[in-house]
Amino acid sequence: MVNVIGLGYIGLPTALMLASHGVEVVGTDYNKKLVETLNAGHTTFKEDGLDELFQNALKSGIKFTTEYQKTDVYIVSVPTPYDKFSKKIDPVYVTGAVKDVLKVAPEESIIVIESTVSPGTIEKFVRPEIEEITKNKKIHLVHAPERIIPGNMVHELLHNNRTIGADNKEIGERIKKIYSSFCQGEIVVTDIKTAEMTKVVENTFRAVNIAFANELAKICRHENMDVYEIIRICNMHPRVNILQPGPGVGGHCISVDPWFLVGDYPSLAKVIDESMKTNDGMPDFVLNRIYEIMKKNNMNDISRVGLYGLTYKENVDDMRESPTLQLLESQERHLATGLKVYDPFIKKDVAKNQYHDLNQFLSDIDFIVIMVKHNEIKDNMEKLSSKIILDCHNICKLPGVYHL
Ligand code: SAJ
Repeated sequence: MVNVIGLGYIGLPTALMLASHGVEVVGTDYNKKLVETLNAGHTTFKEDGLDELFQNALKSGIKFTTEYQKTDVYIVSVPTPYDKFSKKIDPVYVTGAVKDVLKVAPEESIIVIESTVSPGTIEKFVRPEIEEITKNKKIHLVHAPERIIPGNMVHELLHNNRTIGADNKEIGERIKKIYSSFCQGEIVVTDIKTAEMTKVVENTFRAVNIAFANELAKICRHENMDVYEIIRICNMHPRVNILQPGPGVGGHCISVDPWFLVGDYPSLAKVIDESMKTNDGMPDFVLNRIYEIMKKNNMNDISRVGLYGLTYKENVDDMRESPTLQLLESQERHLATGLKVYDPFIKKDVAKNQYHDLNQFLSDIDFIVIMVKHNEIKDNMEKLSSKIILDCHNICKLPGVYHL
């Protein structure tokens, strides 16, 4: 039996996927409410194909509980934040979950850490817990970092290649067999530190490349040139593949993981450091664009300006590190208020002046800032024809639209 610890964005789909492919699974989370929701037959977030997977897993007998199980394999999937000042990883959730597991884990059991951790974290923070708590008991550690992208998680869980880092080949192969129950991609077995590094490097690669696109957007703004046209033409070169600029980088991965490298290697990770600062500066850049465009249009009532989208990217309901929330925070830091906001995926009130109906939102504003390219706004573009528009994603073809 596999006990999956942490039933969030990664743990839940992983548990469901294993159960749907014939593995006996118990999912454990210390959040009682979350476990109650799952036991009542509801998923806790929206994702293509997740509800169907949930039903299959229920049929296969998956169980959800707050209790840690006595079993031979644990998969830990809990958050790994970073310390905002030192930029170093804060492994408190991982070590906390491992400590709880160790209370019940039998000799020779395997603890698989799926959470993203900086290189050396398992050796520095997790293994010492095992040695201290279990004394002479042999417990194996494995790192199997996840790679799935919110918005396409179920498909990517099935098809992505993955990495397993283990102390020895035999343990690595045992865990590979479990993941092979559903994973159709290639599974590479390596050592733990290499697996830790690859995961952080993958997300850093994307962060640096997004920062490059964002920097180009700023240069092109200065020159009054069309960054999208420039990127489109450059990408016709066989060895150039530039990503898209945007209003900032959110989510719990690309906006977080590269900081681990900056925190651990401050004098070496220079490009990464500058890239992260560039991305983190984008919400302020958008705020400044709003100010410029208002001035150009002789507009001075901020309450007639609305931000479309609160989530960190399109068609998900995840708001972690969202550029819109960063922009609103920046507005408050400048002692200003008034920007309106709306997102079809966010039903709860999370911001001041938040709307829950697109038409109502549009009728109360003259200037819309497209922060997130949800399908909803793409399908309703004609409703923006009389508005001033700042399109941060180049999705609007209406005349007179402003860009980053
Ligand atoms: N973004 C841009 N321009 C782009 C692409 C993305 O500004 O060209 C922005 C998005 O709007 C968003 C942020 O970057 O705010 C991150 O979005 P994303 O779709 O690039 O990635 P995530 O954070 O949802 O998922 C990433 C993925 N990592 C890589 O692609 C290398 C995913 O495979 C990982 O599993 C995930 O991080 C994770 O959990 O680590």
